[in-house]
Amino acid sequence: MSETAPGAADCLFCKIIAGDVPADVVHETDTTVAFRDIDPQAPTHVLVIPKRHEPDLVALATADPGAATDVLRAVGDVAAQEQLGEGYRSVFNTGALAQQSVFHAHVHVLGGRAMTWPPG
Ligand code: DGP
Repeated sequence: MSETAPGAADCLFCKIIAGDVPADVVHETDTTVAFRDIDPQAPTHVLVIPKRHEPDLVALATADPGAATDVLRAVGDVAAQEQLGEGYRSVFNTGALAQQSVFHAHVHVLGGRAMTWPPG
């Protein structure tokens, strides 16, 4: 993460990356961190985030395609680590209308129960 990235100063997830806000970290690479969601919506609910501060995954992919790929690879690693081989859902809410509440790119990794479709 760049210390001068726009929006990073007051970003909750940047504070988790820095260790200033505690989190149950389950996976980390040079470019990503994964931790359990504080309000789990499934038996397994992990957030995978890039260390680089960007407001959403598309912005990250535009600014740094390699970092976006790293996030997706970390999703796969977390799914394997959490034994979600039967299936899991990866969600990235983008924008307020889609219920994005933290404007630091993240992927929800949800598993451990049957999912329904369409999503709400
Ligand atoms: P979204 O609504 O897509 O922006 O997802 C943000 C998620 O972040 C939401 O599911 C709840 C989670 N969350 C918010 N604050 C914290 C926190 O302090 N710690 C952890 N572990 N998760 C948080």
